[in-house]
Amino acid sequence: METKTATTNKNQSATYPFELPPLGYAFDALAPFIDAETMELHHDKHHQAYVDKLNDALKDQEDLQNLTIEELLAKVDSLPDAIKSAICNNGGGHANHSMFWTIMKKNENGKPSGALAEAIDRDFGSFEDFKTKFNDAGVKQFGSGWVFLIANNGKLEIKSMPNQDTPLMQKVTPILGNDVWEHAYYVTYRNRRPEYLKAWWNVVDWDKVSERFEAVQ
Ligand code: MN3
Repeated sequence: METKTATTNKNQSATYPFELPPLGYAFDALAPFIDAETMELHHDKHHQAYVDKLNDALKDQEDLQNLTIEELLAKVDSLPDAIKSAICNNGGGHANHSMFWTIMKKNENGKPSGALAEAIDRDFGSFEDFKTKFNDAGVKQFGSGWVFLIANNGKLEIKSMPNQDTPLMQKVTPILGNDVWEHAYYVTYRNRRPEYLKAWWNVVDWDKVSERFEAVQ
């Protein structure tokens, strides 16, 4: 199976391991909570840029090109200095956004159910308390970053991280995460991040989040 070697011009070294995943729904599917302009820019421009820069950082790294994004991020500490920050920022950006699109859907006052709901009640007191603590972590994240829900030895925890850092860098798969970069909310909410954080609960796809929760049990 040497087709690739035979047809690849080494000087161009044109291997692009990562691709922008399709959004999977219309840009206006989450409106009015997240507006269509934000979704189009966020997916087609911001996420695409992370993918392009990630591929660019990997273009001369043949030993890294066959890794999944999870495998790549899990070894970020041992990567060469020349590409480490590019992989952190853009690999993290690719992983975070790839998750983000799939855990959103207008939920009409939906809430978690089943084992996930029980775990949230057990570890945060109630769903309302969980949302309050999560929103608070989002407000307090200085500058750009994300807030995640993770399981740590079976216990649910809220973890905020700067820039495009992700729990995947510690080999932990996030159960859900919200993007608190200004590009995620500025068109509708301007500088009012707390308002965006509160509104975002209207677009969490709890069935998808439950699937992610079950997968890390
Ligand atoms: Mn973003």
